[in-house]
Amino acid sequence: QLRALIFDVDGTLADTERDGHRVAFNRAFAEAGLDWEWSIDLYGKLLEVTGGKERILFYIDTYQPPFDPPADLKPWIASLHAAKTRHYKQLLNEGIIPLRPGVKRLIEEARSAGMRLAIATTTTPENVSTLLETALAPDGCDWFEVIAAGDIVPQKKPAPDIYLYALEKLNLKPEECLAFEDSPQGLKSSLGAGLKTVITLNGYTRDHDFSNASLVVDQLGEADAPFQVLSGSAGE
Ligand code: XBP
Ligand code: MG
Repeated sequence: QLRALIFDVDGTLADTERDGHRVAFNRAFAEAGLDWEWSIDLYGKLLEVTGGKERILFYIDTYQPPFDPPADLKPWIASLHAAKTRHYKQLLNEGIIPLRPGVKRLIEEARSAGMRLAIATTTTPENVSTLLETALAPDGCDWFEVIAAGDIVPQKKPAPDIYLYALEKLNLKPEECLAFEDSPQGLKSSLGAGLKTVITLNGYTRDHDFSNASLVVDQLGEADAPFQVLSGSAGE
């Protein structure tokens, strides 16, 4: 029996990456006097690495050869990333990033049906609470029994750790839950934790292989714009 829905955040609840996280990274870089500029295309490649701090490190290692990194690289990245979080929250507070179609309706319907709700994400906890408060409801955080986010587990997605953590906190078995994801890294993580997973595609993830998902849709849909099933079956 299905008892809980577990949601990814970035790309699943809202299209936060291109106009949110990416812009916030660029603002933090500019503020730090760095001439790094993550284009929409480049950011698509950088999304391969989950976690903002991990993504900055990957960029330095892979795309930024002329950069002479400071000796204490980790704290340097952490403070650059803290500035990015400040810019990101500011963008959310401006209200420019709405929830994706069908997200609010599904969450409200699940809540009134007595379904338990949880979050399993790579992003920083305060990013999640700001998004839920600004885009879902002022008390949106309280709608979720478990908000598993960021650095609380040692290994970020695609490792299954964050989903395993959420399952443990919910005290449920994977077969009692359904995960919602948008990315190959997220799907690997949820499947690794034994969860059936629904994929909602977005601009950055639509060309990836999601053949292991239970259901792939283009969005969660509204009455005036129903979702399209791309593979899988809703009855499975
Ligand atoms: C989301 C991420 C995050 C965000 C940035 O992945 O990869 O890194 O882009 O968040 P998922 P932070 O949707 O699979 O959880 O900068 O706060 O880490
Ligand atoms: Mg995601």
